[in-house]
Amino acid sequence: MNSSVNQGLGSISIIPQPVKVNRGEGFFALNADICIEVDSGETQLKWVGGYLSDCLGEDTGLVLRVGETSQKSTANVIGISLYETDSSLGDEGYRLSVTSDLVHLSANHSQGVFYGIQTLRQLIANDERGETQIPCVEIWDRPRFHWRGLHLDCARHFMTKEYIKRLIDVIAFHKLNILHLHLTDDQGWRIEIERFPKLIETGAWRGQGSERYGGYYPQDDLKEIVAYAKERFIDIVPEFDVPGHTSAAIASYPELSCLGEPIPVKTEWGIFEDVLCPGKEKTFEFIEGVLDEIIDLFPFPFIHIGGDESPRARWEACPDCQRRIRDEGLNNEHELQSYLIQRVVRFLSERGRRVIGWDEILHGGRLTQGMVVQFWQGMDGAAMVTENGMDIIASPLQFVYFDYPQTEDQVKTKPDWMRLTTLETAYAFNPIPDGFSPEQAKRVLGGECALWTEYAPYPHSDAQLFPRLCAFSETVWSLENGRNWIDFSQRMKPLLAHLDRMSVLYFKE
Ligand code: TNX
Repeated sequence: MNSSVNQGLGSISIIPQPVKVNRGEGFFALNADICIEVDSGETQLKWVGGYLSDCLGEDTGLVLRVGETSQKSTANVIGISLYETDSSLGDEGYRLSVTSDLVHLSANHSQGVFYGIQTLRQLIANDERGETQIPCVEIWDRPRFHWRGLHLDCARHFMTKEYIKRLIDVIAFHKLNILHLHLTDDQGWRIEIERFPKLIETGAWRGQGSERYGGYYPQDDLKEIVAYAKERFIDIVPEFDVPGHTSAAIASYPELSCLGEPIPVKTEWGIFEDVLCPGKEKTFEFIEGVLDEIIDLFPFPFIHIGGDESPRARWEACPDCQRRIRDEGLNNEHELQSYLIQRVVRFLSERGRRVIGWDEILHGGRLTQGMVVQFWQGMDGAAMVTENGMDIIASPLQFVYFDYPQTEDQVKTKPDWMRLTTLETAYAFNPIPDGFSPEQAKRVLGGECALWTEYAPYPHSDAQLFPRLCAFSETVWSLENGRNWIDFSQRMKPLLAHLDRMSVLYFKE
């Protein structure tokens, strides 16, 4: 029997905490005679049935048959069905019922069933004779937010396709549904763009000779990642960061900058002055060419265009930028940033996409309807943005920047601008800022935790992410009044066994 199965017999310990849990009497015995019955030939649901069997195989060592039934069995079955007509469950909710005879998982959509499976996995326990059991229980559950994301910087340090797929499995286990990939930055360009081949020939690598370091995702790998994530009900948000954080692009195509001079892909961290030149049309041809291919690769309607930390010094001295400012009647370089962002937003909107940008896209004063603002420097400004009818995603660095140190000891080893962010700090996150009206709260799509990787190449990435991501999952899934730190800490213990089984190298005190 797999030793990582929850040993806390009978106790109900689930992360993220479900909305309603009613413990019944007794147990359902899970053994090799049990059959998984899928009550529909629908392809996605059939896949989910097979996925449940695979998960139970990995979690317990048991190999369960998957069958389709027209006639519902009354015993020895884990039944999966979509006949639930409970509109209060929405698209992502599920109902899980365990009696001593039967396990039944139902939802309006396969996605709900998928989340019910994650809950079921956490209920499984061994009794003192080593037999695998599931406590009798009734669970009714649905998420608080639709946007439950992880932002992963795979630009500062390249993360392999295999690592990303493993991460997808782990975040799906926590019922997250968004993986935001930061694919371009000063220290590396990670996405193959056929129209601009130098981006991966030059931009994907930094350093010289034996120090040369980097990597990129061929388009086929990205398609594979997107499909793998989609099966697990995770959408990928690609980020192409403009106009700043673009040294790797400029190293590949120097004509995109104001000076037009060659620069290296950066080997150090920071905010750099060479950024894309909005004075030149060539820059827009580049951005649009890259976005055309991004649109083809990533079907999710949202695309992230960064917009953060872009210095204006080069623009101030650039004749092309100054001409653009005059021709467009702009007042200054901040409005020039707005001009660039608005052109990109228009391009993407015309192609049916919604644009997300970091909170600096608000600089320059022009708000573009339909845009989503991702707040990272705190939530200041979020009230104004939501009042203007724009949607937001909450990623305030005070709570969800998991590149930050998690203990006092680690604080000493990290750059001094990084704040202490303990597991408890992460757990205290609330995507809805204090003082928001119910109307404003509706504009909060949800939250994303962020792993920037300057100081977190694999396997440190695992130790930075976990267990804080477990706490984060509860802040975006569970009801606000259903959360309790002490209770969460208790529930963390059995969850760690699951992380061990998934080979997650989480941080241990
Ligand atoms: C700020 S958050 C950045 C990143 C850094 C991160 C380090 C944001 C939009 N920009 O470029 O990696 O801080 O914590």
